[in-house]
Amino acid sequence: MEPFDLVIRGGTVVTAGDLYAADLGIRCGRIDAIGAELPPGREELDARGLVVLPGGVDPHCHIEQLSAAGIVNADTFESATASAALGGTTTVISFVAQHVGSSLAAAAEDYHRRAERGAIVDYAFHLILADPRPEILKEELPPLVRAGHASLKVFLAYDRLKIEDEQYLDVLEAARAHGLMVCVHAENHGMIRWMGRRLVERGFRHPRFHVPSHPRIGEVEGIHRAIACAALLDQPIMIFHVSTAEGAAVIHRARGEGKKVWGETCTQYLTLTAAELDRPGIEGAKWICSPPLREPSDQEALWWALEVGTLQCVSSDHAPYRMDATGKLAKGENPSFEEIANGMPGLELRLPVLFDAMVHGGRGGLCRFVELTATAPAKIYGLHPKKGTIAPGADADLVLWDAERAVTIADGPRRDRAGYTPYAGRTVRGWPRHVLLRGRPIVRDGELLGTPGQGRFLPRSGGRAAVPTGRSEPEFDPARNFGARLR
Ligand code: DUC
Ligand code: ZN
Ligand code: ZN
Repeated sequence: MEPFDLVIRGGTVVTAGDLYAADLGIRCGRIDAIGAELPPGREELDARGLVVLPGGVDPHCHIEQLSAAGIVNADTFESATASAALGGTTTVISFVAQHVGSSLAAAAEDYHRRAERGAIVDYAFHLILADPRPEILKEELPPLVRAGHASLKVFLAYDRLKIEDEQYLDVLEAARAHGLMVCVHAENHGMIRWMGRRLVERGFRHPRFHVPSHPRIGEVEGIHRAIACAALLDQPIMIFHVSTAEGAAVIHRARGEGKKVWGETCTQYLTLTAAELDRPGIEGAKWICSPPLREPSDQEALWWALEVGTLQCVSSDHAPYRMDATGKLAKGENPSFEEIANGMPGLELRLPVLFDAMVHGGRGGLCRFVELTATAPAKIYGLHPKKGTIAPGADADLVLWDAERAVTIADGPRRDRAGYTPYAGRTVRGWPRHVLLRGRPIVRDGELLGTPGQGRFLPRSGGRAAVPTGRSEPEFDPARNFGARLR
């Protein structure tokens, strides 16, 4: 037998279900063997004292995306995926953003071209439908599904993005026909606009007023409506970026009733609060995202919702805008909160911040960390078992992680192009040392080795996603629920 291309020796292997000492033998970019004292490989990587994790799967990040307001976010595929790699994330799902009046197919071609050129890690896309007119759903969507796109995103709020209920039902119907997942930005548009207008009229322009301009009940209403419409068509949906205790409760109840709804929250809703926005001057703009940061009590509820399986994954919702005229300050030096681009960077620090909270902070431990940040998103979006786990046959996307290394996150620019991080000043314990993509090192000793164009598109087939329902419940049966009954 030919020697392994690479043996990772002496580490502690961690999956969503297990933790054990083992060597990993890698051939042709895949995990070929897991065992004690594997024979020598052509190359060897010493993992003694390290934990070996599947590379992170970030299922929600905005990369090189043109917003509906006409601002391109600060990252290219190269800079965003460099930051992903440095943080231990080896798969990203970003967006193809269709705009009103434009073609979805043309947008897909454009994003493919840019990702192919720049990506350092592997990638897939959610297709944003801002204008789901009949020819888009009937003529443009089917070839995109055949080309390997398996998830859509719609907005129930925001000018030039939001779709009405009737359009949403059209999207759900199309998704059902093709076996796609539909991800939903679920907030009440009218409440946000109405509250925003009144606050600004009364002179409340500071970034901190972004928070009351997005009423909690607006998230509840949006999630409730998103689920009700999906239930009408028996179509699976994913509620993106849940921020409130009440929002999570709506999902909890719906899942208890057997509705096909899944939920995501993000690093920032678990580890930052609305207090961050309350800073002198315009500084708080760095923490403006939608939905907004909430309260410590919401954090408790979200951790609980993750624990019991009401929410299944934690993404970054990476949406970087610089604190200058290209980004957050595009409307001038002293904008009202309504004029500030929404979003914050988070691709690189998602895993270190969550590792610290979950493993050292007692919020679920190592296996659960792997499940929420890699395995569950890979399953939900049809990337598993190629991605999101350590098993024979899986891609050798691996992170050799130093569980004890303490890092104080510096203020100032990181590898992405936002120019700041919302986590500056915090000390986290646990940091990636080496990162492999399909068996090749893309980070060694914290140094980026990966090159643009190394990342590959991950085609997915609609209707095949094995969707976990949470710890205490049986596995969702894709053949029964996602396929046959929906056709
Ligand atoms: N909210 C989103 O829904 N997307 C991008 C950034 C943000 O804050
Ligand atoms: Zn969103
Ligand atoms: Zn988003």
